[in-house]
Amino acid sequence: MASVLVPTVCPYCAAGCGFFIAVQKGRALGIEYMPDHPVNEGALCSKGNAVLEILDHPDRLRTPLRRKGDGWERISWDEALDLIAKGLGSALKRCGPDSIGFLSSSKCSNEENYLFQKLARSIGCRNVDSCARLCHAPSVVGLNRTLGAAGMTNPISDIANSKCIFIIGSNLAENHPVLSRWVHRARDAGATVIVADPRRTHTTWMADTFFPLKPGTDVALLNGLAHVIIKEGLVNRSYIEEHTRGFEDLVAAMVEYTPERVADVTGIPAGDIVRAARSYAKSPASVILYSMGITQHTTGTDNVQAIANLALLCGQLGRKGTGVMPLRGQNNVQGACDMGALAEFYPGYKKADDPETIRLFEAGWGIEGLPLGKGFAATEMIEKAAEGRLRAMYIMGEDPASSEPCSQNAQTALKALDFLVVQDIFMTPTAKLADVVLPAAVWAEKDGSYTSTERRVQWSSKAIEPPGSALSDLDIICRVAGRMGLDFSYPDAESVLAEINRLVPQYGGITRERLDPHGLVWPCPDSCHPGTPILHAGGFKLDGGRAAFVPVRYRPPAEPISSEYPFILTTGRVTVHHNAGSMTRRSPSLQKREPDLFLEVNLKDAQELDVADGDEVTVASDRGETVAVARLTDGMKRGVVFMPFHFSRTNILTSEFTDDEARIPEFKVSACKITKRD
Ligand SMILES: Nc1nc2c(c(=O)[nH]1)N[C@H]1C(S)=C(S)[C@@H](COP(=O)(O)OP(=O)(O)OC[C@H]3O[C@@H](n4cnc5c(=O)[nH]c(N)nc54)[C@H](O)[C@@H]3O)O[C@H]1N2
Ligand SMILES: Nc1nc2c(c(=O)[nH]1)N[C@H]1C(S)=C(S)[C@@H](COP(=O)(O)OP(=O)(O)OC[C@H]3O[C@@H](n4cnc5c(=O)[nH]c(N)nc54)[C@H](O)[C@@H]3O)O[C@H]1N2
Ligand code: SF4
Ligand SMILES: [Mo]
Repeated sequence: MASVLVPTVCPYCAAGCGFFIAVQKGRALGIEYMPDHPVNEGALCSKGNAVLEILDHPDRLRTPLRRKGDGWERISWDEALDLIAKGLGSALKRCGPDSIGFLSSSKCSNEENYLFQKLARSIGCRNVDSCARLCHAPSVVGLNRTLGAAGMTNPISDIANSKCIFIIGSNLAENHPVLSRWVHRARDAGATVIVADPRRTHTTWMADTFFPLKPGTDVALLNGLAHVIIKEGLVNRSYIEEHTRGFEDLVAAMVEYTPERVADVTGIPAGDIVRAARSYAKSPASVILYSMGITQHTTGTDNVQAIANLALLCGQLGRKGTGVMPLRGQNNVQGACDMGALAEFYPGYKKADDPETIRLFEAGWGIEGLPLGKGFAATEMIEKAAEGRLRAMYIMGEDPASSEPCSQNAQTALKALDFLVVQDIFMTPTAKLADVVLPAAVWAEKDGSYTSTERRVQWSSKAIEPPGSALSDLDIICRVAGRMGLDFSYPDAESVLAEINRLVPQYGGITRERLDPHGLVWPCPDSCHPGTPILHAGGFKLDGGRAAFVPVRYRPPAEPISSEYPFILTTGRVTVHHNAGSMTRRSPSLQKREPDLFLEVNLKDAQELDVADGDEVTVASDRGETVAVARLTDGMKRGVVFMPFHFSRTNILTSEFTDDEARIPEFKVSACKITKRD
């Protein structure tokens, strides 16, 4: 019997690579490549190639479970739904809607995120958020304020048209591997590549110029570049006059960021800063790519605004090969934000504290009494749970017990809840703290649309059945809503997308029929619109059609090093694992390549600590300690150490300081000490 090829989208990162799952007799037999896909052109990275390994993994959750003593009891869906209605209902009755928190999932589809936030808000609860908080919340705040839209401005393939590529705080060769192919293509055509990162990474191998800056000094570097560009008269005057406001304020604020002063702060030689500024400003098409090295700081929003200032100064926006590219992380984090799984926005970035938004959705949903105002962000939900102000939580496809900073505090907070329901595909550290665990279908087992980092909305089709009695997240949300007395009668994902088409203007024309074969790029307001690959080509959606310069000042990271904690710990990713690791650590071919937690240490620092490659070390911070295997390298800056966060033990160490506005934690700078274990 021949196999059927089902088109799908990779569930790991936001590059949005397409491929086919070959299905025979209801089983996923293998992957077939999709050479005509506009982003990956058939290529997949190691995670994409291994993705089927998790489908019928023995650890998959197969039935709803309830906590019983120290163990678990299998229960029916009916019993599970009763427990949830009772758990959430009693918090609602006793303490009101603000006592419940909903964490939505950037792993789930647009339709699922849309319904999840609709469920939260329909019961009067403002507190709905997602892992975007830990990721690109500063881009949402900073780019909305400066450029009027938070999305990546240009498509991935357009990177090939760039002549100067400035990569800052992104290790895309490991974390968006398929995207880095487009950088190579630009280089082959003569583009200059500049990379700013405290570590030498796979991405820095692509660089013509590498800036090994001190962690958390990006505002100084970016302001230094702006200083040189202004001083040398390299600004794009006509662009500034026609499209921006606030230029004079920026000029005044940049005076003090001389290359010499910036060199002192960042550790980058002044001459290199001058040369990079000239390359970026003079090239006919320059693009800035950035990611977590920029956002995961107490100055995350400032960093993003400093990037926007630079692009506006040189008019490097709105054309081919230019742009500001905040590389999104999870497969559907862009979509989760678009669908309103954010504490400050209803779907379509309608402000939660605007009464007009409430009127719009009350009319659209046929419901009265929707909550006005911002809810608690993901990080605040944990704080409020610890304080006893949050009494119950519903967590779908997130693992805050591993991914939140100072994870032991997060775990204590989750344990303090009266009721916790977790919906996942595996028994994660978060699920282990729940009262009820619900088994969800994973991407290949359900239909739905997903929005990649370039705002491309793609349809992924159901290829196989979920294991046991697992159900799609969409189905589960509808059942929970029904049990809570709401009318969520959506027969399928298509019917939810039809409602999204009506209520989310950017998705107005993104109908199911139009998504084959490779999707559409939002904004796409109506069914005749072709989509909008390049933003800001015709000006900005801000007052008077002008973008805003927002000058920012350099501030050091929140937690300084000290004699007790003399090293800066920065955390991040490796290519074969994904986030808290629930999926990739169960993927044998990936786990084999990177089996345990390691700490990258500079060779000379290691010598002073008397640590050899492969030694076990204890890494301790003010919060706690963990054990890792030392990996010596000359690619780390002295005084800085790196640890991936895929093994659920890294966030024991990380600092809980957050950016005031975006409320993102400073995952990239914590003070720590290292001791060799006997
Ligand atoms: N393989 C893999 N791919 C992934 C993921 C994964 O877990 N594994 N996760 C996905 C998700 S959710 C996300 S958000 C993206 C994240 O993708 P990236 O942002 O590329 O990931 P990180 O490794 O967290 O950090 C990026 C780089 O920032 C650098 N950095 C640290 N501090 C600073 C600083 O102060 N300034 C500058 N300029 N750089 C700094 C780090 O050394 C690192 O090389 O990846 C997505 N793709
Ligand atoms: N120290 C440190 N901590 C960090 C970061 C860092 O760089 N350093 N990065 C932060 C960032 S950028 C992010 S995005 C967060 C990620 O934080 P989380 O989102 O909490 O981490 P994930 O491991 O991606 O969790 C996703 C969960 O969804 C489940 N899942 C997969 N598919 C489905 C599905 O279809 N349905 C359901 N219901 N569940 C599904 C997976 O099994 C997994 O448990 O971590 C943050 N934490
Ligand atoms: S680059 Fe991202 S989307 Fe593409 S195959 Fe790898 S993990 Fe999947
Ligand atoms: Mo992320």
